[in-house]
Amino acid sequence: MQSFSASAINRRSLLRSTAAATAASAFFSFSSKSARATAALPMPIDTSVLTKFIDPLPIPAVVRPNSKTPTTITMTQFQTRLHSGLPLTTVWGYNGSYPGVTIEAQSGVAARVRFTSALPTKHLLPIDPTLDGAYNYMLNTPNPDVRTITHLHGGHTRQEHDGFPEHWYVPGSSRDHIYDNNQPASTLWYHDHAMGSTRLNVYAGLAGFYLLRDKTETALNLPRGTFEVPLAIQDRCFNADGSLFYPTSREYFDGYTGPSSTDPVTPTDVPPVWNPEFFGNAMVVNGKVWPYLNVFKSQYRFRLLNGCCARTLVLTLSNGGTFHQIGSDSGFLPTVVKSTQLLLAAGERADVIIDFSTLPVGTKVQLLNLGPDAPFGGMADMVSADPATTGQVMEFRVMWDPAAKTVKNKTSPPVPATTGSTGSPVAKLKLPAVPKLPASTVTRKVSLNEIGSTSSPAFNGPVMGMLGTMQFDQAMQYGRNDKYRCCSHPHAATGTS
Ligand SMILES: [Cu+2]
Repeated sequence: MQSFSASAINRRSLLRSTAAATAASAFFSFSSKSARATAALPMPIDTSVLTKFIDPLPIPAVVRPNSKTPTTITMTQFQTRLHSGLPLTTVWGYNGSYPGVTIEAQSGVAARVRFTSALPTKHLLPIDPTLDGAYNYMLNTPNPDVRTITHLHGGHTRQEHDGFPEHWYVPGSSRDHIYDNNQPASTLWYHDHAMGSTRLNVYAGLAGFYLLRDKTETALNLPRGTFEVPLAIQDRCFNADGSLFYPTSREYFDGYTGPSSTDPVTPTDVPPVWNPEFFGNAMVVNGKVWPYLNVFKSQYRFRLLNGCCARTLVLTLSNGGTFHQIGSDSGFLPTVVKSTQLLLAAGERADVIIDFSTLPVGTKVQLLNLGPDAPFGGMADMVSADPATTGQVMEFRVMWDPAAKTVKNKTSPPVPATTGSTGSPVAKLKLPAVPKLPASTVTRKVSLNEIGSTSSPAFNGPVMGMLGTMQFDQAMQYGRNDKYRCCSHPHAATGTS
């Protein structure tokens, strides 16, 4: 049931920090058909049986907070249909939306948001009781299963409003955040960030867009309203009853069956439930599995987010079409970058214009993923995602030509009302120069490390991700002799803690 990958091994070999690095590392991908066939563990459904592009793309509602009184955004558990061929799925979301409502804010104007948890006290997904955050060593008691705290990813946020992983709270309570928005227009996103359950909370649905706008953006006359669409791409797995599938034991990852203790007071160094990486076998965009979007014969602006746990996306268009990339994680690029492939690691965003104006009405263009169903190890030796499942993302259908005289009442579906504008042609777009940064004053070396197990000589699988090398000394803080656990929090991928 193990699924090996040269790229995974290369990456791990680079990152491994223990001296006894001998055993090959593995990862488990639910996209692998051979894994499904041989595993004795309960497995997710084979998503290749789901018909693609039969559900329209949802577009989350927009919330515009102000600087005076907090706008409340409530976390709840609810049921939604993620695909016409699936039973209802229980998910979590912000304001009843999966993914969450889109927050829009203006650069230079603070936004006050009150995140309230109305979630149940039982988690949808399997908690690992030995991870940092799951247990209170001062009070000698497990922490509540459902703990949330929201972080604005990419925001310049004061520390007290940043949503530190340890600043979690429980259902029935809330926390106010002030986002100063003292940065240029950019595509940000917010997501849950609770220590020890970030991966579960985000997988359950606690993630949404935060679009920051400014005058520079307005002056560019970009596609907007109907012609500006956020696309949150996430990989998921399902059980036959429609519920979200997520690994319940370490065994899914690399076949490791122990020893691993579930007692947080006497843990082994291999967490019993946590999987270092997860690759789902269905692509979900804005909360629909393989959706479609009807578009006008015109250009569109798409805000792309890779909201997957561990998956790196390499996006392409089935017609060989061009992505005109105008922005990245922190705002506009200095020039429009034209490419036919778009690389997006977990958590990253791309602001792109796709021009459908030269395509005949009736054209269907699929957004495809060439990235691997495995840790990304570079383009050179990449084995692309399963073309029957995770190699496809969604479909654009060119439906309406607003210039055609016959358009009125003769198209099916009928031409919808539109808002906004298609903007200036991308070929004429001149992006603003990026302000020069002052000379650097401090150089810091930061390493991202994957720690191998030391529990048995035969096993050296990854047990922890660390940003830097400083171990959190719980023995000192809690009077507990535990050399393994640390509080380092590799943030970039939401799947790590
Ligand atoms: Cu983040």
